[in-house]
Amino acid sequence: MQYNFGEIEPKWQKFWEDNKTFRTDSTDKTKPKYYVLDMFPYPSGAGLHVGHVEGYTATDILARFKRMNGHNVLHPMGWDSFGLPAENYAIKTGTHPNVITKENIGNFTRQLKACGFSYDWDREIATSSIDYYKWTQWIFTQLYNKGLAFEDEISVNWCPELKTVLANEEVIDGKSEVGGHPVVRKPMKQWMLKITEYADRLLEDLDDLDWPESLKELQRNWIGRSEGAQVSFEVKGADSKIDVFTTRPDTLFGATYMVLAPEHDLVAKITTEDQKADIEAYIKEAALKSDLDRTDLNKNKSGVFTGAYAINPLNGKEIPIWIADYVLISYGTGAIMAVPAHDERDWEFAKKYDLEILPVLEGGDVNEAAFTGDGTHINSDFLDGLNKEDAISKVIAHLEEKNIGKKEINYKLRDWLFSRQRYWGEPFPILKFEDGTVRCLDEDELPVGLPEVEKYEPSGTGESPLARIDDWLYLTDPKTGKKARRETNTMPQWAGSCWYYLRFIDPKNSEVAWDKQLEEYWMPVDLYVGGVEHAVLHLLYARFWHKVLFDLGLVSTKEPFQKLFNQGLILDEHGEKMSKSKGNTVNPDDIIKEYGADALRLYEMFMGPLEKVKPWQTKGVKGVFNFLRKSFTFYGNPENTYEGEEKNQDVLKHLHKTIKKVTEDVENLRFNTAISAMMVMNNEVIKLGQVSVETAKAFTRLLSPFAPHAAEEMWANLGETTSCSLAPWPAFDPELAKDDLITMAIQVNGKTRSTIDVPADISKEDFLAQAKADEKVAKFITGTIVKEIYVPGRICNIVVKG
Ligand code: ANZ
Repeated sequence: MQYNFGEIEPKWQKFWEDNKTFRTDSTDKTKPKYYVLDMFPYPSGAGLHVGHVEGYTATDILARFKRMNGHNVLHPMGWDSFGLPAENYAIKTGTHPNVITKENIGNFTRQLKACGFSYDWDREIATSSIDYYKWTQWIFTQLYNKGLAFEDEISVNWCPELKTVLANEEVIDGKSEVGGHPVVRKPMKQWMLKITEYADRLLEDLDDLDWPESLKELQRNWIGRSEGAQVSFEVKGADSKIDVFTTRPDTLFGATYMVLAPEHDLVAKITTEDQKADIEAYIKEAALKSDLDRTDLNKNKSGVFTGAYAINPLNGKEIPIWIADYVLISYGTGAIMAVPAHDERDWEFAKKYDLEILPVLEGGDVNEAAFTGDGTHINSDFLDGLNKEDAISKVIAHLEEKNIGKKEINYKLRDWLFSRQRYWGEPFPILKFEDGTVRCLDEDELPVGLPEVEKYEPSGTGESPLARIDDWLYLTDPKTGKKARRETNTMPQWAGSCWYYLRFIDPKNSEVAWDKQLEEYWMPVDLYVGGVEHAVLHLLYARFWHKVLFDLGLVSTKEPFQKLFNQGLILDEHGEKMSKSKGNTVNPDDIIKEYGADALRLYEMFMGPLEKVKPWQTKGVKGVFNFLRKSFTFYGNPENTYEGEEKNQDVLKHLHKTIKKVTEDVENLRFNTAISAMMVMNNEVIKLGQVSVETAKAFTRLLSPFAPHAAEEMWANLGETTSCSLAPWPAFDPELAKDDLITMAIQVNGKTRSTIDVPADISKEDFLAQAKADEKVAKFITGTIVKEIYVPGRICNIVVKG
């Protein structure tokens, strides 16, 4: 008997497609639901890579497992199809992004189908299709009407050469990461979303999510909540006040100078004549640097004295006011009180410019380094003798009483810059009138379609290519009769992926974005799997939109993704990151051609724990291929089976143990150990030459979520006429699945006091706990235990003294 995967796989893929085997029936509410979601791909020209296959196989196993366990499963797939690469390709080749996107989607679809993933393809969506982005625009109108979308003049990283705004992460040493072109800070009017209004809830609600702790921590750090105080300083001889945000108001007596961000409003006002030239030169220099560069702890600090002095509100001491680029305009108040004795950045700065370093907490030598620990306060008047925590409460109470400061909470999280000067994205549903007013369109005016353009290049004036299409751009607003110009920015790629999981619930609805009852049935997503690269932005943005929708009564859960799992990166054979430019990627097509999709799926799950980073090894594919071929030719061959129930007790025990192990492992996403359990069973069973049909069918069903094509063929060979993918999951008999017991003697001080029966693979902790609880042993443990000797399966001796 041959394992002819090249024939079997396309045959069953066609069967599933023709029979709509994986169509989800949304009306069947008799079954418990299970919504298992992949992070949908950007359909790039490179096609599917093995990293996609890893996560998608994991969710597919869960989807198939839950179906076989009687769940109504929602397992959809779609395309995150707006974005820059398609647009850049369009610029280069003059092909419309729509055409390229369609082609790429075609190729991705072919590849995903060749992997045998059990998606309900009737639910396919693409964020760039007008039926979809109509509703993305509609959600924007909801945000707008709730006051959460607004235009603001903000300082952005503008690259004149690339003719676009860049994210902070894309600017290095004042140059664009791509091409190394100069980048300048420049104020530009941009659309913003008020995600900061949700900072607290985005933080608090993390606690209830079943997400990796490390990922929650990344989100917490990104949100960056700091508790502290705002304190007001008077400027000497001027009618101005400088507000600072500090997490250490207890160190106020140690503030020996102040620093304003170079962009701070007060700089021009307070700078003295003789310092003006230096200050202006420094401001120009600072404008060339990105925030990331400015706050880099390893970089040399620099600054310039303004010539002005501030007055410490607690003791009236006069301290110099400097500007320095290590203070950012965008955080807190854009100004700080500097305490060089207890802050590293301030210490470095003070050393460089020879400013006073006055310790106000005991501990450490502030001539050598800043002391950032806790200690007793000194040189601090009414705070002397207190520790950090007490001094903070006391000083805040004092500041509040005297009206010179107050308790304050600050967030690192900034409002979300939501506009891009690009073509291939969702147009904003916004009209702008000559008098400067703005109207957000109503639902009945949507969608605003993306017009075809001849040229995709950004205009260079900071406007998107849409600004060149006059007949799209200008109109007489039918609702007000006023002359209007459309907003020419488009939304960022994140927009479409902020709510796609909701559209999957009801993808064809042309009346509403999703049906409320269906939403109530399906949400939240029970399992979401994807790469850790989306740990912050996508997951934070989607959570934000979801919470807004929740507040509007449009969704029924506070959070969209109850359980989340990050698959680990797959590296190349030498442990390096795979990339197209290095030419070390593995194309799933090639592996499928040589070993089949089932072997590819099995291999990727067998490489190691799902969350771990793992190197690819083509040798390993051969290994699992052999396992698969052996399983197929043995269980799938009626000649190796006899009718009826299993008679061999050993085989029966192996089987039930394997069912138990695979069931538990799949539920916990431990696919590598589930597969090895099946391998172990095979090693013991296949050599016997024959098993019952029942045993063969049970094994086939265990294999089915992992290697669904082979399992279907085996199932049919064993005489079944329905799809194995929908067969009930095998149950195990707990008695038969029990671990084998061994008898162990327990000694106290070298004398055997009792014997107990325990599972052969019991852990040391569990064994000792049971041993000490044994009555016959317990009465000899009269003193303290000084030693516990435990050799698994052999000896246990508890040494007691006293
Ligand atoms: C005085 C002080 C003394 C500070 C001390 C720290 C230690 P996080 O925790 O990140 O919120 N800071 C405030 N605004 C800033 C800005 N716009 N740019 C750069 N630094 C700024 O940090 C808050 C602390 O960072 C604040 O507390 C302030 O320095 C500084 F022993 O004030 B601190």
